[in-house]
Amino acid sequence: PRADIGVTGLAVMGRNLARNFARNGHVTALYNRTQSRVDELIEQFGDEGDFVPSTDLKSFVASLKRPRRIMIMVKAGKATDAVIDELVPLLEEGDIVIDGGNAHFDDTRRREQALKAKGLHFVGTGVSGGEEGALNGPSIMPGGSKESYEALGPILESIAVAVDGTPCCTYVGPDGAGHFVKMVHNGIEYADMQLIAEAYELLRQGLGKTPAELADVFRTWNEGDLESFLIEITARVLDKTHPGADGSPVPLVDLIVDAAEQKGTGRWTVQTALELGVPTTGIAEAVFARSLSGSVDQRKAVQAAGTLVGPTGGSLAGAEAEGFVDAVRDALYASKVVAYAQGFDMIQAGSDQYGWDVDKGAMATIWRGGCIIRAQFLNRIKEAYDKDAHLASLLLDEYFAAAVGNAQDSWRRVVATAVRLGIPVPGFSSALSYYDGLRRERLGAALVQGQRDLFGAHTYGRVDKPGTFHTLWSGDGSEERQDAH
Ligand code: 2AM
Repeated sequence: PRADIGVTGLAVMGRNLARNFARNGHVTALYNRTQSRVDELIEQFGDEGDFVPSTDLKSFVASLKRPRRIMIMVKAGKATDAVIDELVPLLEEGDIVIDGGNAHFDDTRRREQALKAKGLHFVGTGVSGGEEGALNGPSIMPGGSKESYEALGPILESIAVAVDGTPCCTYVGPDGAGHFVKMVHNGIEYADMQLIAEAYELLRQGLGKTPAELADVFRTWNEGDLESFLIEITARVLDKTHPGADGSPVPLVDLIVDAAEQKGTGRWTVQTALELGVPTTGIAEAVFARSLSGSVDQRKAVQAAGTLVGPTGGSLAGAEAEGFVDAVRDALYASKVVAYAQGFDMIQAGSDQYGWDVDKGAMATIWRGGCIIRAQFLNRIKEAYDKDAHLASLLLDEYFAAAVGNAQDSWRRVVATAVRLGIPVPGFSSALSYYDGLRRERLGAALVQGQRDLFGAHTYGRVDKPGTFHTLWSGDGSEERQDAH
């Protein structure tokens, strides 16, 4: 046996990862249920590196050096279990099975346990960057045992993209940690995209700017603190035209149906956030905004009825418009900081819940390249956690505190303006509410506690003394201490 790593499941992602391994000097074993995918890969790209193709799973396994490293690249879900079940009887103690699909971290935890019981390593890994990243350098987030990382890490690091000489791949933590972090990455991606869309819509509707003009705005923003892949592609999308019905060029963004779709990782993030009790409002608003946009029939019915009225006066003029572009930029940046702060809180909560000991600064480091949320900004996050790994919130870091502090007047202006114009900004406004919520001493929660105690005897704590208390609401109105003392 001479192969360093094997890839099974050779659709686009698997094929590109296999080519990436081979291009980086790793002897790469290939297997796919349908033989033609193996043949095509060899035919088209066989000269890119040293491939060892197999026609059956047994010889595929036999072609690998031990401990065997086998990457499964099939559609997340039942197919992953089916392939694992076929593979496991052919493996020997210490072999490493890697799932590079977008699995739910609960599934990864279950699979890791099952394989560990058989003396095998199971590595659930996030792979971000799409087809292009898989081929030329993704961001890789591997979970599993530390021992498996010793055997696998160097190979993964060699195919990951590098930023400032550091590969965008590092050990994340045990069992489901890698897929959990990838899930949160995708959730943050949802939030980031929603905020950019809100900025676009505000400038388009509020200032009446054209998509081409806004492409310039985003290109300018891409030269400052907002510099990121998502801002860059926003400018490209806004610049794009296609012939409309009469053949003349129309901005593509005006030809695309205004209903956002989703594949589910954003939803997973929010479901998990709810279970962990972490307020990831930015991600939640982004997922719900996509749902609302996708409620096409309902939107059409409401628009057709014309009964839900909005404010009069739909755009800004004169002094109101003055500096609005810059204000939106500041609001976008501040909201983005909040969304990331929440995402990193969620990583911490998952890490605490499952005992993963995830290094948040290291996650920011491996997200700087390869993945969709790659951005300059992530250097700042890394620096913040380098300075203080136990930061209570990213918003407390000196740089970020100053950034949101300097932005807050613009942020409030933008949210107030959007409200006045009747333009929905769920991302901007909930991020601002979160910021104010974190900052203020009292939030009205004391009243909620009072209500809960009145209707359900749920008790409350007091600011002036320790203990748990209940007021005898339907009795004599006196207060009882409830905890043992
Ligand atoms: P196929 O080419 O034989 O369809 C993406 O669908 C990749 O996952 C493809 O390479 C596909 O193989 C593979 N795949 C999907 N379900 C599978 C299964 N149950 N067993 C093996 N491979 C599977």
